[in-house]
Amino acid sequence: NVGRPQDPVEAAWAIIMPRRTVVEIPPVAVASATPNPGVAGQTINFFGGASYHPNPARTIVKWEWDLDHNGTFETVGVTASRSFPAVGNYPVTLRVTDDGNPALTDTETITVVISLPPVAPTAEAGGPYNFCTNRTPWFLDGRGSVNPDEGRSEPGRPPDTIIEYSWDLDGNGIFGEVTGPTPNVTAFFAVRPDPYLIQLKVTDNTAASYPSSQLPNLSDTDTAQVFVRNGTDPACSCVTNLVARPKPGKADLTWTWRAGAFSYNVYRGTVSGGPYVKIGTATAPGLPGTGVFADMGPLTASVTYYYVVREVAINNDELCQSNQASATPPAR
Ligand SMILES: [Ca+2]
Ligand SMILES: [Ca+2]
Ligand SMILES: [Ca+2]
Repeated sequence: NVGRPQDPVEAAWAIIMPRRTVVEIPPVAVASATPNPGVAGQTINFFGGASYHPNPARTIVKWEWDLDHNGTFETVGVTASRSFPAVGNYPVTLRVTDDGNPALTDTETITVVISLPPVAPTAEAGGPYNFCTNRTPWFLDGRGSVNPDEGRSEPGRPPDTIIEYSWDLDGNGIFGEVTGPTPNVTAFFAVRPDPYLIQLKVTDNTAASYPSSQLPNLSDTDTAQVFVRNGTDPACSCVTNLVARPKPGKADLTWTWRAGAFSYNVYRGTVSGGPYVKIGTATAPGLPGTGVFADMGPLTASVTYYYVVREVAINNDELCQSNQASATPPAR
């Protein structure tokens, strides 16, 4: 419209247009359920910790769930759980809220499927994994995988169970580099210092336990990230002073609680270097600046137990692993 008198409507529009439009990016809600599918009456666990914020200056500060699909978010937390009484499809919605002003939200709705057996297992690949070059060996952990109809079968048939854990470590879609629920992968990743996406495939024995279904063995896959970190990386040196003090039947753990740390998961094993089993979580320092955890066992006298603690972020990601401490409880 050069050379023309400006249209009055256009002129008014130019005045009310903001000079600069700031578009705030909302967070992204990511919800999952384990197991899904499930069976009636079984506890279904919900996880919102994979939600993320595309804006690095913002963070998610609230996770809320509408577990009964009535439009109100009655359950607060990164994790939630409930069971469903009958076969059917049940929508469950996660809402995440960030720390912006005004706060921005996002929701994701997933559908939980409650079925009659036979039901496929749900794979849980664990992670994200932080493998530190100063702390070996390194294990993957698929023990969170669930077979909803575990132990069930048609009359006279073998009970259904997970018969194979198979891992694809190099991202080529071909499984079997390592097998089993907690494979040692130190040798594989020691020569691959890059972030990796790995996959776990779990398979049950439906063909034998439910032959009249004419289904094959049922499988599921899940993905996890692997980071190989130099020993000098902050993720590899968070706790270096974990100490375990044995007592008859138990052990007391202490370590330096990093200022600002959200919580620590506590792990125990009976083989030096692992794999370990999670035995609890410390959500606050037991003493000023000190993490304290009492492993009440009961622990067996003269057996050596090995411990590590892992710092955990608010979204449940484990950030790092401590030094290993050990304790050999005496007889009473
Ligand atoms: Ca609700
Ligand atoms: Ca099954
Ligand atoms: Ca492969």
